[in-house]
Amino acid sequence: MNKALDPALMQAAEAIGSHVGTPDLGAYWMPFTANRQFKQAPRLLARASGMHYWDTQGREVLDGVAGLWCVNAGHNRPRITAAIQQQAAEMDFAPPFQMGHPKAFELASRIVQIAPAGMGKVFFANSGSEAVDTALKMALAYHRVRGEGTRTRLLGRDRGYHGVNFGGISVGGMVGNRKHFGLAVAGVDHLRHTHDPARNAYSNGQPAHGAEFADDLEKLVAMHDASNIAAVIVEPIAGSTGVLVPPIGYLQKLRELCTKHGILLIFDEVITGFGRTGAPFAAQTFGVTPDLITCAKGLTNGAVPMGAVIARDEIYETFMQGPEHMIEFLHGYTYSGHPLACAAGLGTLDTYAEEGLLTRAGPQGDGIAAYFAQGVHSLKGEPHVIDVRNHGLVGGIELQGIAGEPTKRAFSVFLDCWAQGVLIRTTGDTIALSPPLIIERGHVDRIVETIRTALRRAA
Ligand code: PXG
Ligand code: PLP
Repeated sequence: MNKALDPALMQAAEAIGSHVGTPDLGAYWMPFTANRQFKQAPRLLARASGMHYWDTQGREVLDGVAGLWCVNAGHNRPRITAAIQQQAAEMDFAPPFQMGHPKAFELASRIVQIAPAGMGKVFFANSGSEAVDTALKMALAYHRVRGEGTRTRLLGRDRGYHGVNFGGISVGGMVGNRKHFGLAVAGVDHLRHTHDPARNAYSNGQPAHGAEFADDLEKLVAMHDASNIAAVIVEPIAGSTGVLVPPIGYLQKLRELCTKHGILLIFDEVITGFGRTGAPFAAQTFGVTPDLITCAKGLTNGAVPMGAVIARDEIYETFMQGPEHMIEFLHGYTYSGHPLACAAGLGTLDTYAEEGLLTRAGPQGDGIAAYFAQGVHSLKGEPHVIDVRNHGLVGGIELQGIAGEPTKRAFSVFLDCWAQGVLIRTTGDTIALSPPLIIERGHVDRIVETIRTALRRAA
C-alpha cells in the first residue's frame, strides 16, 4: 500500500480489499471445524447454482451433499430468490408474540398439506436444534397439561443426532457432542441403535434384520415405568452418524409400543424431511405416523434459517384450555416465523411442487434413486469399503478406519474429492451423500467415479 495515500482512503481500500481476496481468517471461530487445519488451506465457496458451487478461485465443484443436507431443490432457485428479495423489500420483521403476518400462517398451512394426515399444527423455530428442543418441551408440557406431570423422562437412541442445544445433546447418542458439557439434561435414557453390519451389510434400502431393536423400549419401560416417560425421539434414518436406515418393521414396532404406553413418538426429520426419502416426510415413506415431527434444512432449501415442529392436532387441542387470554405454551423465539424465512419456505414449497421433487426419490419418481443406489453399491469391493447403505437419495459408504486414527481415512477421501471438484461429507469413517433432489444420472456417475478414484489412492 502506498504510504503517501490519505489514511481514510487507505482504510477504505483495505476494507474493499478484504472482500476481494482471501479475507483475514483469524476472527471467525468456525463451527464443527478443525479451525487450524482449515485456516492453513481454506476452502472458500463464492457462488452456487443448481448442482454446483464455485469456489473463490472460480473452480466448479459438484455438490454431492446439498450443501449440508439442506439444498434439496438445488442452489439459487429463481422462485426462492425472488420470494426472499420481494419480502426483504416489503417488510423486514414482524414480532411473532401476540402479533402475526400472513406468510407465517400461509406457510404453516402449506406444510400441513404435505404432512401426514392428522398432523395439522406447525410451530416455527430457526434451526433443527431449536426445533428439537421445542418438541421436547412440547412433549413435557403436553403431559403436564393432561395431568400426567410425572412423565418427565426423555428417551433417545444411541448414534442419534438431534442438534447441539442442551435438550438435543442429552437425547442425542454421540458422546463426542456431549462429554465436554457436563450433565446436560438429566433423566434421559437411550435405546440401542439399529446398525447391525454382521446381518445387514450392503443392504439396498431397508435392512431385513433388526425390528426387535425396538423392544428396547419395553426394557426401558420396565426400568423406569411408563408413567415417568414423556417421549421417545429418533431419526427415521440416522444421518449424521453414518446413514442408518431403519430395519423393516422397526419404526412400526416403536409406534405400537409408544401408543401402548402413552409415550409420545417424535420423528426428527431434519434430514429426512422434504423429499429425501421419496415422500415429503420419512413418516410417509415408512408408513408410520409419529406425534411430533421436527424439521428444518429443506424447509427453506437452506436459503434462510428455519426449523419447525409439526404436531398432531390432538396435541395442540390439549393445550387449548384455561382462560382464553392466557398464553397456552410458554415458548417461542424472537425469530419464530421470520418473514424472510416464511417467504423462502413458500418459494421452496412452490419449487418442490412444480418439479415433483418431494416424490422424485421414491417409487413414483423417474428412477433416479435406483440409479443412485446402483452407483453407490458399485463401490463395494473398492479399497477400504466395508459397507454401503442407502435409501432414496441418501447414501452411506463406510470405510475401514486407520487403526488408532479414526476419521482420518474418510477425511483424506473428502479432501481428495474436493481437489477433484466434488463436495462430499464424511462422518466418522463413513462417507455420506445427500445430493440435491434435482440430480441427474451424469452427476451420480461423476460423484461415484470421483469417490472411486479417491478410494483407490487413499492410504
Ligand atoms: N436433527 C437432525 C436429525 C439433524 O440432522 C439437527 C437436528 C440440527 O439441526 P441444525 O439446523 O441445528 O444444525 C440436525 C442437523 C452432518 C451434519 O454432517 C448434520 C447436521 C448438521 C450438521 C452436520 O451430518 N444435521
Ligand atoms: N437473551 C436475551 C437477553 C434476550 O433478551 C433474548 C430474547 O429476547 C434471548 C436471549 C433469546 O433470543 P431469541 O428469541 O432470538 O432466541
